[in-house]
Formats: sequence, C-alpha cells, structure tokens
Amino acid sequence: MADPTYTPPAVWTYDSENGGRFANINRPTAGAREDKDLPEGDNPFQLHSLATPNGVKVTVMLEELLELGHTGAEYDAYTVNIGAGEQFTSGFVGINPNSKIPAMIDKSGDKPFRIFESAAILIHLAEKFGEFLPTDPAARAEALSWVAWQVGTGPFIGGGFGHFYAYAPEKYEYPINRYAMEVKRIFDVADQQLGKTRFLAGDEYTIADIANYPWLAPFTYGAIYNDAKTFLSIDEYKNVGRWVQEISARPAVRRGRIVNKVWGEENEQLPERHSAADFDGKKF
Ligand SMILES: N[C@@H](CCC(=O)N[C@@H](CS)C(=O)NCC(=O)O)C(=O)O
Repeated sequence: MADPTYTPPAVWTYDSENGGRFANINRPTAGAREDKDLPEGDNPFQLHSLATPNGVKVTVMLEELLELGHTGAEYDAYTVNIGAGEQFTSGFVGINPNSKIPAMIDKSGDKPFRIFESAAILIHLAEKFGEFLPTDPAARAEALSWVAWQVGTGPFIGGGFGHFYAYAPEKYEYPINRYAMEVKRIFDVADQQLGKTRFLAGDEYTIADIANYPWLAPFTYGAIYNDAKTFLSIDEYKNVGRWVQEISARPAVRRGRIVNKVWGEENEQLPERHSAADFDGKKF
C-alpha cells in the first residue's frame, strides 16, 4: 500500500481548508446558517429537493402515483442548490434538521407536517395511497427490507466510493480499494437477487425498486463518478442491467428523473415542477 500514513492527534479539530469538493459547505455542526423561508405552492405536497439519486427516488414515486391517477399526489417541487448551501436556510432546516435533500411537507390534511429522509417519504406515500408496498406481511417485509438495504448501502456508494474515487482532492489507494470492493459486493447482492426475481422484492414493482434504481442505474449508464462503470466492471451485473432497462422505460421514471435537475442539456432540466404541463417541450 503506497499511501502516506497519518497519525491522528489526540483530539480531532475542524479544518475548513481541507480542499475537498464539498469543503465550502461541510462543517461538523448542524443548524441553520441563514434566515430564509421556503417557497410554497398550492399542491398537497411541497418537495424541496435536487435530482441526485436520493432526490430522484421521491420524484419518481410522486410521478408513479400521478401516472396511476392519484391526483392527490400533485406536488410542487423546488430546487435546493446544495452546492450553494441552500440546505442550511432556516426554512429548509425547519423541515429537515439533517440539512439534506429530499425533504417534503404534506399539507393534504388539516395540519401540514414535514417528512425527511427519502425512505421515510417513500413509505409515507406508499401507505397514504396504498400503492407500491404490498399488504401481505411477507411481501411487505421483503419490500421494506430492500428499502432499508438501500438506505444502508447508499452511503458506501456515495459517501465512500464516490467521494474517494471522484471527489477527494487526491486519490488514495486504501479508501478507493475499500469502497470499490464494497460497491461491487452491493451490485453482486442486487444481481443475485434479480437473477431470482423480476423486481427486487419479487414479481411486483415496489418502493424497493424506486429506492434502489436511482443509485444503481447511473452506474450502468456510465453517468456517475467519472469512469466508475469501467473501473467497477459494471457490465458484469447482467441482471441489474436487465432490471435497469425495464424500469428506465417507465414513463413516470423518465419524468421523475428530470424534476429538480439543474445540469445537463437545457431541455432535460426542470428546476421547478408545479403541474404536468411543466414537462411540455422537455426531453425525458
Ligand atoms: N439518508 C438521506 C441521505 C440524503 C443525502 O445524502 N442527500 C444529499 C444529496 S444526495 C445532500 O443533501 N447533501 C447535502 C449536504 O450533505 O450538505 C436520504 O436518503 O434522504
């Protein structure tokens, strides 16, 4: 192992100049840094998010519900520019004390309430509309297990592999090896499961697929972390590839992927979404 070694001091101290890609926003403290309210629309759901994998889970879910005719799932989606620190406004911290997208307000009832953490949002919406989460106890347990699996594995993919392979100021062999191995193991888990079942939790498309798709699919397209698709030999995972192709063809998935997208081609971006008409003229 060629990496230089580091001897940790007795007490860690914060170095704001660590040079990492997110050094300007990451601090070891929580809470609002700026007094600013959130924008608000008239729809039952107010989503404050960004089209990263964690954000796309929720926009796909809402678009899937609308696709099924649940007009009660209409939503206003506003972009939170996490690179500019908008997750630290008083308004956003008020709906997510953890300052991470996605976060949502459900104002469909008498009293609006907040929901943060993408999995909690998916489960809330699935239960509210009675969709994408089976009611049979065994099938429900299987779907929730794969949702929880995603929440547990996501940080190894993003905060671990993605950070050290693509974002860290310098490349270090030890963490890249550690997390490359872990991401390949995660893909193998999904691939073996999808060798047995059409969708992650069985024959039915559920929130297990909606949670996992935005994290696994970009690797198969070569659309995440530079050359990660080649580096991790993602084409080996044939069952994941077959599953990604099937899910990518769903109209709701195609729409959900561009909501709160503020990069790429102009006609593939949708910083705000307030109604179905916002997709007019867009490529998705
Ligand atoms: N466990 C959270 C993770 C959310 C998360 O990590 N969001 C990232 C973007 S994908 C974020 O907002 N980062 C901003 C920051 O760390 O300051 C969830 O599933 O909702």
